[in-house]
Amino acid sequence: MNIENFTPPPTPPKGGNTLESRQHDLVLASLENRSGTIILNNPSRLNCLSHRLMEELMDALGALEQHGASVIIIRAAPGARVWSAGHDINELPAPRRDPLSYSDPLEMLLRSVQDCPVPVIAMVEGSVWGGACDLCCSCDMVIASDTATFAMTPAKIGIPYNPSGLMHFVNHIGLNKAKEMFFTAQPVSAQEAHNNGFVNDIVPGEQLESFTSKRAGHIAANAPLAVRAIKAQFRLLTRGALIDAETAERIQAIRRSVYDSEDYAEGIRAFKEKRPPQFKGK
Ligand code: YXS
Repeated sequence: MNIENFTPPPTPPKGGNTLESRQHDLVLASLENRSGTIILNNPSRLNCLSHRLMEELMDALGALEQHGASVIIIRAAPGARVWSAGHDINELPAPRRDPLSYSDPLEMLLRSVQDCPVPVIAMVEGSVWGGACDLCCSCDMVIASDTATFAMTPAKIGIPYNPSGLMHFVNHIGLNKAKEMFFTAQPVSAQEAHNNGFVNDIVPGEQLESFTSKRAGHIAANAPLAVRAIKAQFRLLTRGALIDAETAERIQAIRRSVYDSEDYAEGIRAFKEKRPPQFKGK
């Protein structure tokens, strides 16, 4: 039964292409009782979202779903101080090239989570930065330890962000709180993130894994076809308001004026030189 944007749970491939054969090193994937887990496994680089880590993460999502996962948890290693430091700044393009265009790895990763046929849970301990916050936003729920923090930092670096990303936050936490996160670029506490709807549950760190596993078990115990159909409907119903062609072009012109700017280059240069940026507004 193949309805557009909806596929029934696959029968796991027999032998041959096992999950283990798909193991990577920047993420570790495992499957138990139809609950998949993906561990971000590059702590020396603060799990920053390099193109390679993002490709491995997308591959692991697909592999787990193909091997029968009914729910997938994305997490860092136990005790992580930084869940993910966001997009690898060293891989951001030079000025005059859109840093967050539709076909860039971060945007493809965010869509792969939103389009994953089964629910994806972000299990968060430590601090979350930039594009990694959008990764959490793209998951179907966020379960965070009481010491987790979330910071949206494009304005701190000189990046204009992008329309679909902005709407992820507006849809999750409302316009004013989304503006506060983006304009201030300051970390938001787990409690504040729970108050504004970004986080589903706050759990003491030592209970985070068992709490998340229990939530995943509740999902995995339900009818997989129904869960998949409900997720597919949520995805289609929350794609946001239509905008006319001229508005889309105007948005792109506004964004281009930023990623063409000297400030964009200065923001990245300052980060690499470990100094505060000197923005000139041009
Ligand atoms: O000096 P080494 O070689 O040891 O490297 C340092 C940092 O340069 C590196 N690192 C990163 N490298 C690439 N991309 C990153 N996002 C990134 N973050 C960190 O990791 C090594 C240890 O970092 P350090 O010394 O700063 O550690 P810390 O414990 O003092 O501070 C941890 C953080 C996470 C508070 C700090 O590293 C930080 O503020 N990182 C940047 C967080 C951020 O703004 N991420 C957004 C990236 S841009 C993005 O996601 C989107 C494009 S957008 O901006 O649009 O949302």
